[in-house]
Order: sequence, then structure tokens, then C-alpha cells
Amino acid sequence: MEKLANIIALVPKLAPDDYVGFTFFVGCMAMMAASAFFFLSMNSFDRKWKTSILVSGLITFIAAVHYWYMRDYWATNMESPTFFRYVDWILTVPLMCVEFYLILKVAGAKKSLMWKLILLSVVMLVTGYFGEGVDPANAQIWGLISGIAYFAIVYEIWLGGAAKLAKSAGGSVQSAHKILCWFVLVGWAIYPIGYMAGTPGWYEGIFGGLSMDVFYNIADAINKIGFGLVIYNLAVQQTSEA
Ligand SMILES: *C/C=C(C)/C=C/C=C(C)/C=C/C1=C(C)CCCC1(C)C
Repeated sequence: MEKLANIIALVPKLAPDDYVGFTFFVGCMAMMAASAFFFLSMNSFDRKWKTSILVSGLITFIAAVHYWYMRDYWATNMESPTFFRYVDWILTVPLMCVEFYLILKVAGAKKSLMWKLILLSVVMLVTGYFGEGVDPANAQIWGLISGIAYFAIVYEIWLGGAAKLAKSAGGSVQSAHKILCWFVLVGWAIYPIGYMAGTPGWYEGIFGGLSMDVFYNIADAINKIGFGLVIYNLAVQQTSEA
């Protein structure tokens, strides 16, 4: 009898120049390691910061599970796992919005700020999914609506109510808020750029045909792990100040 492994390739091969496959693999590992780090360090902080670190860990953990699937999906089908990608984002990006609320709670942030950011992020991602996965013929229109929601988030945290709260909190909360703002302005901008580069007839091919998955994978690692580390650092500072 032939061995099962000879009938089905249990571990699909990855070509050495398969950058998408490689970044899926490394991304998956990085997200798992980050989750272990956040979860295990959680208990060294007091209650107020525990929740923030827990959410950081949940963000990277949810991403790790999706990367596990996306890595295999890519390796077996050689196709963008758009569906899993957006399920991941629709769970993790609202949680990143929750982080803004959690760190600004010390300055009196209200739940309405949290819901506003969550709503905007859901609009941004659902319309993005329509443009990329459901109705690519109108990718520009969906991308535009998504982009408006994105700018509304940027506005809220940089200049709107969230910015005012950060200012009144001052100190390490204000500086952490500022860094998170930069993540959203610069780190998150990678996604619409990748979207445009992947939309036929738009800016397709400006990156020499490098798949948008490579951009998304690198951006995810920077944004999810980096974002979590900023919050971790804030918790460390606040704990030693107290
Ligand atoms: C961890 C995952 C993150 C932080 C994902 C963020 C995704 C975006 C900011 C996506 C934005 C998009 C636009 C602004 C327009 C085009 C469509 C999207 C969904 C790629």
C-alpha cells in the first residue's frame, strides 16, 4: 500500500521566490509569538492596563489563526485568501479602535467614541471587501467610500474628540496616543496603496507586479504587533509611575 504522504502532499511546497508564501509563514509565526508575549505579560500589570494588554494579545492571536489558514490557502491554491483576510480585519481592526478608547479612558473617554471608531472601521472594511471580493468592476467607487471612512478615523484621532482627550490626559498617555496616530496614518495607509496597486486599470503594476498580499502581510505585522507594543510600553510606564 502506498503511503498516505505520497498520495496527498501533506505539506505543500513553497518556491524560494514565493514572497507571498514566505511572508504568510513568517507573519503567522510572528503573530503567534506576539500573542504568547502579550498573554504571558498581562498579569504583571494592574487591572486598568490588563484589559489593554489582553486586547493586544487578542488582536495578534486572531491574526495568527487567520494567518495559519491563509498560509495554507495560499500554498495549496496559489490564490489570494481575500475572504479570510477581510474576516481577520473585521475582527481585529475594531479591536484596535477599542484600544484608543481604553487608553483614553483615564481622560474620561466615553463609549460613544469607541462605537464611532468601530462603526467607521466596519464601513471602511465592508466597502473595501465589496471592492476587492464582490464587485471588483466598481473597485474605485468602493475604495473611495472606504477611503472616506478611513479619513474620518484619522480625523477623529488626530484632530477630533480623541485628540482632545489625549491632550488632557497628557504625559505617557498622550505620547502613546500620538504614536498610535502615526500607525493609523502611515501604517494603515499601506492597505489602500496595496488595494490600488491590485486593482486592474488603476495603479496596477506600479510595484512591478508584486502581489498586494506581500504589502498586506508586512503591514499587518507592523500594525498589529507594533500597535500592541506601544500599549505594552505605556502599561510599563504607567505601572512604574504609579
Ligand atoms: C490589522 C489590520 C489592519 C490594521 C487593517 C487595516 C486596513 C485598512 C486601513 C484598509 C483600508 C482600505 C481603504 C482605506 C481603501 C481601500 C480598501 C481598504 C479596505 C484596503
